[in-house]
Amino acid sequence: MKMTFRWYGSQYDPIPLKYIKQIPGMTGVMGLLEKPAGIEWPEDEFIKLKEEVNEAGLEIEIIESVNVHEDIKTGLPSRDHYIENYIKTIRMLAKHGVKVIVYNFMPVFDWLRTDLARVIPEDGSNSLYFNEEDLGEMGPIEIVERTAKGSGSFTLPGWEPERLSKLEFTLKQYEDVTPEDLRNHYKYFLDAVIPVCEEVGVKMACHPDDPAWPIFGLPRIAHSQADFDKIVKLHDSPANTLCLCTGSLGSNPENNIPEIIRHFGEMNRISALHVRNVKYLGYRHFREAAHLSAAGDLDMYEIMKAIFETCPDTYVRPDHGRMIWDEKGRAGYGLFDRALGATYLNGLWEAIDKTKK
Ligand code: DNO
Repeated sequence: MKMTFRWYGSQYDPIPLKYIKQIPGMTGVMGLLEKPAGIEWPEDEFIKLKEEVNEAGLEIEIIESVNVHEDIKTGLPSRDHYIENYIKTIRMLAKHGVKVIVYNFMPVFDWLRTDLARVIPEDGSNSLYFNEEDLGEMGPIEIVERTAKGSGSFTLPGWEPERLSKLEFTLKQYEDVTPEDLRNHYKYFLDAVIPVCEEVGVKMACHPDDPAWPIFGLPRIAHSQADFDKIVKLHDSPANTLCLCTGSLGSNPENNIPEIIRHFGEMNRISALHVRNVKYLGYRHFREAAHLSAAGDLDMYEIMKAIFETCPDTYVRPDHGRMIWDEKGRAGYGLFDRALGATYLNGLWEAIDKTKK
């Protein structure tokens, strides 16, 4: 396992790299460039990012959020142009030592919450929160406006301004797209990019739908073990893998996370993990919790054990943290609670490792 930390680059992330380096056991960042979906990532900007990260004593072998353009997901003729750009980005990243690219195939939205800073009554911290009932009243445009307002001055992953400015148009594009169509468009994309990944030694890692069910009537095809069984077969290759996000899949209590990790770990199809905990509050109603098992409803020991036993050579990062100790920052991506999370996950790992010996 390589423990990493999502980092947005010095221009956008208030957390200095040296703080990340000071978290025990941290090997690198899951980095990204904040770019609109569909463009070819500029090599000079990536080189600058990599140099900065390496100078801080950290690695950048895994990249997140190389976003897939909506025209690819909706299967428009213009998709070929965007796929070409995607391939150029894969080649460029591979050239600079990147081994894994995390992306998602969710229509329109990346992740969705109804509150970015819900106070946790027990301790006064706050975390991301979702209640399906609130969505009923709000509708997509309203929720986006509310999320943008709640995010302070930060861009949230998957909620980039370029994407949101076209929201109404994009929602319309999906009116006739069925889950089966979306899967076909996904196959078209994978058929084009996976052979390139095989050639250059990169793995594509698909992030699950978050939350793990369809929203706003949009087709969603990546939120259960059965869904991912289909995805890995769409283009059957060791380069077609998952970024298993325990909190995204875990938002639905029907998903047994340790079991899903074992299933795909044994197939050698997990190349990255986002590890966090969720507290269930009712039907399609949850908040994000501290990483500690007792703070939520996921069993982090069983999760780390499943990783240890079936896919120990993956990149892991603590996922969304609560806002604690009066930290001000990007919702879910503050320093303190994620650092606690990383330390706790490393502790579990050490205990599992020593027990085995
Ligand atoms: C959210 C992140 C996601 C993830 C993307 C990958 O907090 O985990 O935005 O990076 O879905 O494309």
